[in-house]
Order: sequence, then structure tokens, then C-alpha cells
Amino acid sequence: MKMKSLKKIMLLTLVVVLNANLGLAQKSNVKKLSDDERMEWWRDSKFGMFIHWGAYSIIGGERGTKIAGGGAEWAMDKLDYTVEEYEKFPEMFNPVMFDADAWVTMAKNAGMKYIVLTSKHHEGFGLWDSKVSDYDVIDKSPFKRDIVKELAEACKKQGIKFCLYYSIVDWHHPQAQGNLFPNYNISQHDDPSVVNPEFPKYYENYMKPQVGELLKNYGDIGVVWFDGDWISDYTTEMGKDLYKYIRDIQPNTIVNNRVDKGRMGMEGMNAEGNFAGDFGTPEQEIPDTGIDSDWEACMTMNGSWGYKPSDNNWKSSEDLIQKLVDIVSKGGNFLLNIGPDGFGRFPAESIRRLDAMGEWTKKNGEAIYGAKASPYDKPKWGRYTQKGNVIYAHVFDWPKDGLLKLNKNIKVKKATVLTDNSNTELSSIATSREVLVDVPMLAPDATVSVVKIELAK
Ligand code: FHN
Repeated sequence: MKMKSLKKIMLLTLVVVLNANLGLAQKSNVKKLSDDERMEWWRDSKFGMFIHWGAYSIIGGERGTKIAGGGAEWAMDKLDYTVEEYEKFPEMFNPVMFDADAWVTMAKNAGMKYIVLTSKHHEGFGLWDSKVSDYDVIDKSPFKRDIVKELAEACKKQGIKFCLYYSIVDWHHPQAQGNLFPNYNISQHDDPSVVNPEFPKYYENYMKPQVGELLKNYGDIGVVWFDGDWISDYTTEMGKDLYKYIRDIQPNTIVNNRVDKGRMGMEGMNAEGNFAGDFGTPEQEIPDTGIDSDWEACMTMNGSWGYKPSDNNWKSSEDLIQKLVDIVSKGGNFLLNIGPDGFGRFPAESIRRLDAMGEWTKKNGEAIYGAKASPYDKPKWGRYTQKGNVIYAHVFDWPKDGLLKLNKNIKVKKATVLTDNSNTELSSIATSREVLVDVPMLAPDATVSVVKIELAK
């Protein structure tokens, strides 16, 4: 072989090798944590705020006298707007009362440790300055502020983990919404026989680049919370590709199981098999028993994720506090939703509940943050959580006779009321059937009173 050709081949090989390394170099240079290290902050956090906010927040689920059934964030579908009709809402989106710092402070004061914001919901309207789309808050709305950026900065300032929701479903993008078919109906997304040949182009040229923007331009992203995994156009190959893409950009970002196709409906856990995603996502429900894999239950305070003034079906603060305890006692996280209105305000009913949950978590957070499920069956009067060699008895129904009945296998070294600053020891006696703890006649807390039990070795 002539020397010249050999040199050419060697040079070509060098270029190929350099390119490959450059490609690797474009990946993050952040230290890649082990899975347990990566999940640690999330597992300890236990409690986060979900924020569903978009152009639908102007609509409030109402069109004339028609009220959208279910979540108001589905207004485009439920209120039968065409794409053209719906586009006027982003053009009106001007939430002049939006204050990212105030939002983060309310989440923090409620005892929430992370915030998941809908960067783009099914409507397709982005709350950041996307370079691959003009259907976003900078190019389409009069507001012209990068909401993702402002909330990311406020979270960083106040020490709250910033996380993003991204919808795989996109009712606006011509290659995603399957409107290539006559009489397009959004619910066709659920019909596996309706295949949209354009979807792979949406995935490759729009969706994946948008996710990349969110991961590259807004600092540390704690969690990417995907949604819309149910549509048949979206494949497990795309899901696995997207999971790897995210981890290549930010190796320590956590991704929910809706990035892939393993989720079994609203119960939220994965079917058997090899599916991407770091935690299960039960929705509007709490598993009956503890689950020994990572999971987070997401829930609304009323019946809608998006702002819906007509929906007054609010869960009580007591119910929400007891749901937090129930979830943590089963090894899960609680992602509780707020649907701000079109001005950028949290509904007053939501603020009242956040305040009540903050009061409780301030006094009892030791029994929640970093706690895990205990090995004991849930008692009739409440729940157990555990942290190291301490059991926390979360009492919903305070004993009228002053005797708290614990699982007989609990070996008490010292029992106290968690919120009793005097740390007065409670007497206890073990019987063959149970352990009896002599507690004050009056419940220390109207909602959930916690008895701290240091275990004997
Ligand atoms: O369709 C969405 C819905 O609007 C909302 O975002 C919930 C929250 O997890 N996810 C989907 C319904 O399962």
C-alpha cells in the first residue's frame, strides 16, 4: 500500500477517534454517583410540590356554560378547542402576579423539599425559551419571561430541588398530535390502532431537543417527570434512548418511570421487564401496603391538576397530613399538586392547606424526613415510620383510655411525645399480646400526634 494512502487512513482514524472522544467530552464531567447516592436526597425528601401551570390556567376548565370534566389542564380536549382556537390562549398568557420566590417560600414553609413544574403539558405550550419552538412563553405570550429560569433560580436560592415535568403528548405539534387523520380526535392517542407515522420525527427533532434544552440551560435538574407515556406512538426504544440521553447530560438527574412503557396504569408501578425509570408513579392513589422499590404518589388537593375554580372538592388539611404519613409509612414520597391561576397566584384554598401542612411538618418532620417504612403492620390507630433504631408511632386516633397499644414485637427503651420539649418519659409495659404505653389523656396534636420510641437493642 502506498505510503500516502496509509497516512490518509491513519489521519482518518485519528479524526474518528478524536470525534468519538469529543462526543464523550460533550457529555457531563460531573462525578457520576451510584444509584443509591443519586437517589438519596429524593428518598430523604419525602414531600414535594407538583405545579401544573400553563395557558390552560387562564381557561379554568370553563367554556361558556360548559365545564371540563376532570382536570382543567385538559381544556383543549375536553372543551373541544381546535389547535387554531386554542392558540389564542398562549397569546393571552400574561401572569403578571407570578413571583417565583414567593412560590418557593410557600413550598418550603409547607415542608416540601422539591418542586416539579410542568415545563410543557399536553397543550404543547412551553414555559421556557425554547430554540426549537416558537410556541413558548417568550415567543408566543405577552409575558415574555422565562418561567423555568426564574423558578430554577428561586429554588437554588432557597435550597429547594428544582425538577421538571415534560409531556410526551403534544396536542399542538403537527407531527405529534396525529392530526394527519381526518376528524382528528385527541383521544385517538389512546387507540393503539391509530399510528402516527410522523411521531418519530417529533421525537427526534422536537421532543428530544427540548428535553436537552431543559437539561443544559437551567442548572441542576433534580428530577425529570415524564407524562403521556400511554400513547402508542411513543415506544420503549424512545424511552430508553431518552433516559440515557438525560443521564449523559446530567448523570445524577432522577427520571420517573413514565419515561418508558413499563407503568401499569394509575397504580403507577412497573410491570415485570426491563424498563427505564427510577421510581414508580401511583396517581391519585396510595398503595395498600408498603412497596420495597422507590415510588412517589402524586395527588391533587381538589379534583383538578390545572386551576379550576368550579372544583370545590378540596381534601381537608387533616386528610392531606394523614396521607403524607400513610405514604411515608409505606416507603413512598408524596408529590402534592398546586394549580396556580392565570395571574400566577396559588388558590387561597391551596395556601390554607400548605400552611396547615407546614405547621405540622415543622413540629413533626423528624418522623418524616429520612424516615422509612417500619417492619410492623399498620396499627388500627395510625401508622409507623422508622429511622435507625427509632420507631415513630403516628397516632390518628388518640386512645381514649390513655393506653397506646403497640405491636408486641416493639422493644421499648424509651417512649416520649415527639413534640414534648420536656422529653418526659412515658411508662410502658410489654404483654404477650401488645406493648402498652401510658400516654397523656389529651392528644398533643389535633391531626396526627407522634410518639417517639427508642428501641432497646
Ligand atoms: O393527563 C395527565 C394529567 O393532566 C396530569 O398531568 C397527571 C399528573 O400526573 N398526569 C396525566 C394523567 O395521568
